[in-house]
Amino acid sequence: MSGTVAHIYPELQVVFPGSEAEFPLQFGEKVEPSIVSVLKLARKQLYSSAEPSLLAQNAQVIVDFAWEKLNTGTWRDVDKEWRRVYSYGCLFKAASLCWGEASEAAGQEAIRSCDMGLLMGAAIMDNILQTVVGILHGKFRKRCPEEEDSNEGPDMKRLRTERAFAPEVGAETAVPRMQCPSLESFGSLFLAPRKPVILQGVIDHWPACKDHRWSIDYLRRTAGCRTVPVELGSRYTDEEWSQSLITVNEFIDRYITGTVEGGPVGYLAQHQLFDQIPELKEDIRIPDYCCLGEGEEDDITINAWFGPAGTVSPLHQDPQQNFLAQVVGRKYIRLYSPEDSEKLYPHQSHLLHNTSQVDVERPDVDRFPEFAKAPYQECVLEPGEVLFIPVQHWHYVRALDLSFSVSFWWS
Ligand SMILES: O=C(O)CCC(=O)C(=O)O
Repeated sequence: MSGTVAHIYPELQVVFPGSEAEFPLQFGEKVEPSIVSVLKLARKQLYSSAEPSLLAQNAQVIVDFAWEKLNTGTWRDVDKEWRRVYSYGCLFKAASLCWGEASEAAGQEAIRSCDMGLLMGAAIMDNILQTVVGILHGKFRKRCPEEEDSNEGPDMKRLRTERAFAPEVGAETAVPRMQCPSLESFGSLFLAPRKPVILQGVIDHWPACKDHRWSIDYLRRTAGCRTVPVELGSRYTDEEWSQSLITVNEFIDRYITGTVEGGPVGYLAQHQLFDQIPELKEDIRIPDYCCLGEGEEDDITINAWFGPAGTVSPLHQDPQQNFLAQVVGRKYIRLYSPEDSEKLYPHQSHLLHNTSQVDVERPDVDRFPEFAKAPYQECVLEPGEVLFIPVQHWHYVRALDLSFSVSFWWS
């Protein structure tokens, strides 16, 4: 398979501007002239019949130089111009890899380069990286090496039997359920008084729940070769918690199908997934109830939460209303009102002030004596259900099965 080649370059050329003169390269003064010269040289090489290895070399210089800038100081302070430079480097690199007859490995590396640009860079040339990665993915998708090796038989058998312990939910603490309430009812009964509710029957029409039913196999096919950020570690409050950039296939192999009890935990929890992989965004719909908010639809943040049974999001609160839609598997969720924040012992540090120090299902009663006095609601969120988490409501989440949820943060 590694010897397979694809003549993909002509398809990429169609999306590049027709000539070198039309290819934009404008940067603010923060970007040193020496790197602008390398960018111009790379552009020239893109349009000449020069050796692709020269373009590859210059692309790597640009990528490495911009990477240094991206990793100096805090992310917030990184100048956007350097993120644009990085995107150009990734674009040139992808082009050099696809020159002539592109091998399977080169195709995969080109996809990774585009993804790195999409994740760490800033949009350039009408988001050309998104277009390029779409073309590359269409060509190389069926030949993702991990995908070919993947055999859902034994994996799925093990996954199906792996169901974590679900706490019993009593009638007095249960979050109420409602079948498709009208906008008015939802607004007056739950949104205005800020009361949690589980909505049923509102995502049944999503392709993710029907024709494009999300499964390991579907995710491998749709996004397997794509590089995405994942969280590693049981929970983000742990010391050893970290983040990594790996392909969806690697994530599935290591943390979903390869998970052994008590083994390493990985969580694909991020807000960029649906922008990065539009095919997955087409499988979901923004709930109609979001129109009751004051914000625009474009302001809604859509997050993906994909991980094995046992993934935990510690008790925390967010500054927006939330619809947490459960597409695959079940989740145990505990909710506390913001009025009881003091009994929840938020961390002192600015970074974690919205996160409780208490391990909800195994609280240290000596350190956190007030915690037991805080009233709560709870539920086991089933596939096809949507939990409304009112703004600032504290929520603790543990996946009971292999799980894929989508949350919508809206105001
Ligand atoms: O599902 C999870 O693990 C966490 C969800 C969450 O915290 C959110 O949507 O804000």
